[in-house]
Amino acid sequence: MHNFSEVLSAAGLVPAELEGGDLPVHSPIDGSLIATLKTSRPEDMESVIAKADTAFRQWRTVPPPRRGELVRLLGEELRAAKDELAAVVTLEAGKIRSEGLGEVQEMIDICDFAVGLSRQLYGLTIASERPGHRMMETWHPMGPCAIITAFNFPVAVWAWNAALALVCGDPVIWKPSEKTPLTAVATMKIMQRALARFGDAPAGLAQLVIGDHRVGDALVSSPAVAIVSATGSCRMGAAVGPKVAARFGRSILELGGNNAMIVAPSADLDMAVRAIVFSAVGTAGQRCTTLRRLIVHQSIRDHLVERLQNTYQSLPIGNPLDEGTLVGPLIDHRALDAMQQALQQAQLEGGLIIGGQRRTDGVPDGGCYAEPAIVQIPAQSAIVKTETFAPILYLMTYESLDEAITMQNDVPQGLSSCIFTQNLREAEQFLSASGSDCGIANVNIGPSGAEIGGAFGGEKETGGGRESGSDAWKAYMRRQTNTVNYSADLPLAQGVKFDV
Ligand code: UN1
Repeated sequence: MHNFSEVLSAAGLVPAELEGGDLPVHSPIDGSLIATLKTSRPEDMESVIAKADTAFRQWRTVPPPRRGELVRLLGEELRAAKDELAAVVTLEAGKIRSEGLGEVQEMIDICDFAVGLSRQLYGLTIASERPGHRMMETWHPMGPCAIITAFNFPVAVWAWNAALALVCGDPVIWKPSEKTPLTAVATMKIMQRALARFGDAPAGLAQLVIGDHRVGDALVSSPAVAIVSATGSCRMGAAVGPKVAARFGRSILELGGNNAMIVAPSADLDMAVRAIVFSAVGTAGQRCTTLRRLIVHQSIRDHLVERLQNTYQSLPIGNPLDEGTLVGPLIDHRALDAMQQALQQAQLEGGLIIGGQRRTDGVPDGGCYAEPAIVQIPAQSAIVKTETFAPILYLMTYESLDEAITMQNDVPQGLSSCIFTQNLREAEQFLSASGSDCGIANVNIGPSGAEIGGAFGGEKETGGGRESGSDAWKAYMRRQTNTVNYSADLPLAQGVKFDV
């Protein structure tokens, strides 16, 4: 039996701060109550935002490579605390050990990326049409950045945003999911150690607020919060996006996905099966990149279904702390209910279901464990177009690649996608302008488990935001166009004459 309180104390969470509050925190492993945390009220946000604003005025003047030093220290502290933080991720979000460790590694990776970036916040030099003039772009800090995160990546998504924002000169205010506040508290302790070693960072540079949607709303609605980066459901994004837009703030939205894999006749099926299983059942189907739709060429359907069925039957489902478990619990009873309801609906829409039962044998009592499901369904009906945050894989067939790509794109969400094929023409067509309409499109790799080096996010109801690598940093800065006249004349652009 694993000792939960040991996991918490190893991460520096002391009993005094785990008790006496109004927010109950349960472990999805067995449903037990592991803390009652104190929460902030919406009216507290004014002083939180004011502190961030004061910090901004100082932090924006710190040279970016020096700002990068703070993020370098954060990466070092995360390396030192990797095991302990990963264990809290497992305890609170129910991820298996390897995925908990992978999540902390993702934090370390983005810190390394951001440190390099701190010397590369490049702007362009632009050819001026006027003699004796020079044009350039300068990237400046924006202001406080609110980071609203979901339970399924309770710490990595904060790091994607915070590492970039801090290097870009923006203070951060983190509102984690109410389902996973302990991982946030543990992360902030690591951040505090980095800040202490850094020495002269302004107070209020990295804040944490725990509370319900009203706390989030106060951040979203404040004109002093320059950027709102929100990760979660399309429903949440539909509430947040318009509020930020109404005050002309900037939002970075990373919302739902409905990710598909096309399996072509030439696919290496050994690889495809491994990719399918990892991306459909990993994190118990609760990644925004989870594989939810399999679009299989009809000539290989029966063979692939048989192979998947065999693999699904022997999946180790159970306590995520145990070595060898691959499928841990769903986050809570509501998630389990939503899974069962989706399966019932799928049946009404003509689906043939394999698996999907609640699992109570051989798993800890009180947790919400389920067998991952495969649903063979004749068409992309309403339930297939809905993101259910659970391990349900809908399987449809196709005859021509055009038809498969049309199906892949025919959902409201646009996060991640992939094709398994050994045919170059098919692969390139899938990646072309008339191929996948998603923010992420892969060949011979599943849709989940992206590296931090690329920009992460997607189109349509996924929200359009980009986080993490590539030039996603530009969303955390304001662009300034500068024209400098070093001549002794004042020529006007476009040849306009205006002599006075
Ligand atoms: C998420 O589910 O919100 O690509 C993020 C992946 C991870 C990140 C997922 N690197 O699956």
